[in-house]
Amino acid sequence: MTSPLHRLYSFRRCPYAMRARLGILFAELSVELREITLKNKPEQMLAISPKGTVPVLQLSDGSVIEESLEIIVWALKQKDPQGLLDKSVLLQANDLIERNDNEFKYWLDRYKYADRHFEMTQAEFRQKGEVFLQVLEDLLTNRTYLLGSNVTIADISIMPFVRQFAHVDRDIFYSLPYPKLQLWLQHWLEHPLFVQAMTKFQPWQEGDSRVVFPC
Ligand SMILES: N[C@@H](CCC(=O)N[C@@H](CS)C(=O)NCC(=O)O)C(=O)O
Repeated sequence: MTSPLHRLYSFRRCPYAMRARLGILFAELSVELREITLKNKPEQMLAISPKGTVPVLQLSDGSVIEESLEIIVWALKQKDPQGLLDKSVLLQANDLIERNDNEFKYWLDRYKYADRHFEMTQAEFRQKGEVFLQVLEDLLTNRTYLLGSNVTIADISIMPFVRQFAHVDRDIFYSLPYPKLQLWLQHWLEHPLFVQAMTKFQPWQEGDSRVVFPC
């Protein structure tokens, strides 16, 4: 008989879901993974989390965590071998993540889908997003990670969003004056745990055999 695992509903194209997968990997946990599509959310997910966003983590005791950041913190509280929850930087990490999730994500969506938003040009949306890129660039002066020489929750929470911003137009992104940030992103794109987080899975359907993540 297979033992019960915590179950993660996830969507590869969602930066919130990718940060949750990164949290699971840094915590060296295994979960049952149910990949979804936003157009066809499984009723089992909506039954436990009616707000209908991914990621959602259903713990084996039945309780549900339906915010990406809470999933990461929960996972790292189980095990945090690399010290991502370093107390000395937690306040600063929270501020930075909040700015990412509120301000930067707003401009990222408009930059990415400029054809649906007519208040500004795509270049103007990009420049609005660049205000946050400059903050990150300044933080990376003389250090490898956003808040010091060690990876913290801020890096893994923000990285998937900077990746999406860069991938709207890679040529433009790599021509912008953010050399430290470009190196930081490149480091993350090649990081074994990020590569693992980006593993592709087929959308889950009732009756499928259990998919364990990481594989
Ligand atoms: N605050 C949530 C945001 C999650 C979120 O907005 N996820 C998007 C996908 S990237 C979603 O599921 N949207 C629902 C939809 O588009 O139907 C979190 O951090 O988990």
